[in-house]
Amino acid sequence: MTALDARLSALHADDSSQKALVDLFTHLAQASKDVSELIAAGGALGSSVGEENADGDQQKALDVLADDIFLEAARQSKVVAAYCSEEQEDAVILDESAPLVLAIDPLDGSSNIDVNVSIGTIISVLPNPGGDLQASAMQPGTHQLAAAFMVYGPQTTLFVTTGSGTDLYRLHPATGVFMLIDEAIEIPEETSEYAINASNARQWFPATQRYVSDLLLGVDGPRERNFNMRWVGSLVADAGRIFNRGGVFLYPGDQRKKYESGRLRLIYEANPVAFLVEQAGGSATNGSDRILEIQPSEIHQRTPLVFGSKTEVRWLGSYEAEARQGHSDSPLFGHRNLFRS
Ligand code: AFP
Repeated sequence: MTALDARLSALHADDSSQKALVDLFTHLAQASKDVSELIAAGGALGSSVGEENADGDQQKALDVLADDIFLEAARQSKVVAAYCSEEQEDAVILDESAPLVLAIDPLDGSSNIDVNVSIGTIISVLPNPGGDLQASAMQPGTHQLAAAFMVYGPQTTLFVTTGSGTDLYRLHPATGVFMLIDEAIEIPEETSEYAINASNARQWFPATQRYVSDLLLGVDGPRERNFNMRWVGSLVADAGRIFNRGGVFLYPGDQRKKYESGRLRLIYEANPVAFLVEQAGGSATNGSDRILEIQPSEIHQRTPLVFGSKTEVRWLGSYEAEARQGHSDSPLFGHRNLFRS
């Protein structure tokens, strides 16, 4: 079994420019252990601190604590020029000459803290583009040098890629070392499991409604087989399951105010997940376009997000294409939609 730091060093031993990544992940791994211990200790970490973050979401005590811990880790690594966090309105400038930019959701899934459901940290590492560092994170996801997410659950796990496949590590509770448990993960191309918050069905746009309606029709519908549904309400928990056994995750745009582009953030949620998923042979789109090719225009911008087993991401894309062409009488749309007559 190989430890994370040994793997990172071996991967980049011959490439000094990549050494910065090794230094950064060494500090981030320690920070994630500290957050994991805070969560395990419990306490009023899920209580609101009476402030809102850039998203307008209520900040929980652990949101703020996790942000402080990861910001300090970035500072101590001495390789981060700018720290761009869901919990901070603007980028925190650390060292303009440093080679990396860190975009992060320090604690995703905060509404699950008090009910002991898995939550996590999502990380995107970009090159320092120079110029105005307040805009440094606004690079397309294809520019990412690395991406990772941690899941603080029954086990603390770490999914990470530096562009040569996605690997899975588990924190060994006794030694405090992240041990490699699955190398070069492959997400199954086919799946019968989908994840979506079905309570929003009446708000979905037609393509999503038709796609999910056909999944629900099962063997009696155009897909001619039955599907199962999971929804944790924690992106990292749903993503971890999909890396493990396949599946498709959808957080589409819908007709609610502020949800036209969905709920999830492009730069520090969708992009890192998309990089990790593609490196594991899956797909990640906004319903029709590849997530990694979207040019950000605002640090906290949202995007619809569909990712996982390649075949199902492609199926949804066909429904989106039919909707755009207005062919509601096509074989896909020829039947009555469960959500709308
Ligand atoms: P919180 O951080 O507010 O709990 O949101 C979690 C999340 O960003 C993501 O982890 C979930 O997949 C998604 O929101 C759940 O959203 P709904 O509560 O609308 O289902």
